[in-house]
Amino acid sequence: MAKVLTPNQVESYHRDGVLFPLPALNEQEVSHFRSCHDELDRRLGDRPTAQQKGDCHLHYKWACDLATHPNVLDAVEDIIGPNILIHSSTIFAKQAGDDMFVSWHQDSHYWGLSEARLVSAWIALTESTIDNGCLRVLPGTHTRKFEHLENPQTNNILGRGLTVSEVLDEDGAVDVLLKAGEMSFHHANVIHGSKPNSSKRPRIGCAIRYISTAVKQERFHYRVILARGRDDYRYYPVQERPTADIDEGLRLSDRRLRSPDQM
Ligand SMILES: O=C(O)CCC(=O)C(=O)O
Repeated sequence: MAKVLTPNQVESYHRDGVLFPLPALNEQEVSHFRSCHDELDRRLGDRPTAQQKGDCHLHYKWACDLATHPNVLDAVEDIIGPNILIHSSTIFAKQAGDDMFVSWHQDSHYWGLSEARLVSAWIALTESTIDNGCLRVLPGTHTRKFEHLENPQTNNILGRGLTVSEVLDEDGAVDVLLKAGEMSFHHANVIHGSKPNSSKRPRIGCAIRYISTAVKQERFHYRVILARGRDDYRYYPVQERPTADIDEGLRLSDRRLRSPDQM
């Protein structure tokens, strides 16, 4: 029995590997999470990289509150089932006029999952449009694995520059247009990326990846948080939810508190 998604929505997620728009946050929540995010940016210096803001849900209460928002988890549950771990998270922010982009890639390339029961919720803290460099997806590409290479570039948000190396037909690319407070879902295997922000407005999205407790990962994975349900498998080290926002200096100086850069 689905919690919030209709059978058609679940079917189209499995057919296309992407689903949007879905409601997540109300106006007050958008403004709360946006100011928490902007405050973190200020503390980290002017324009922190996505890597500097990696896995905020492990370190900051506000980011964990966002990742465990009931509206988000109800929809996630309809896709991967009731036992849900927060696998990882990344804040993808582009400033106005920013030339930062994201190369075409499949997230699953990083991990070696036993099954693709991992869904990314991309939660918009600003509107996300064609001119400010919204997420773009190639629907249907989640049905097979593509070859990748690493091509780091200073303006690629993906630090290692992970890029599909096969020729792609980009004609079918879908622009994931969202209002602030809406979210999209994308499948662990679907090819996605995004273009620079040519607008005068920032574009900020928090990508939170949720995995079923039943899914094993071939490569080492750091700590996860149990967002909902039970973890009978214990494939990953489980961390308690943060009850406060950790001191930034401590996070950066203590290697144990740092998440490895998988991007
Ligand atoms: O926000 C973007 O532009 C790209 C997002 C992305 O690569 C992801 O959510 O995995």
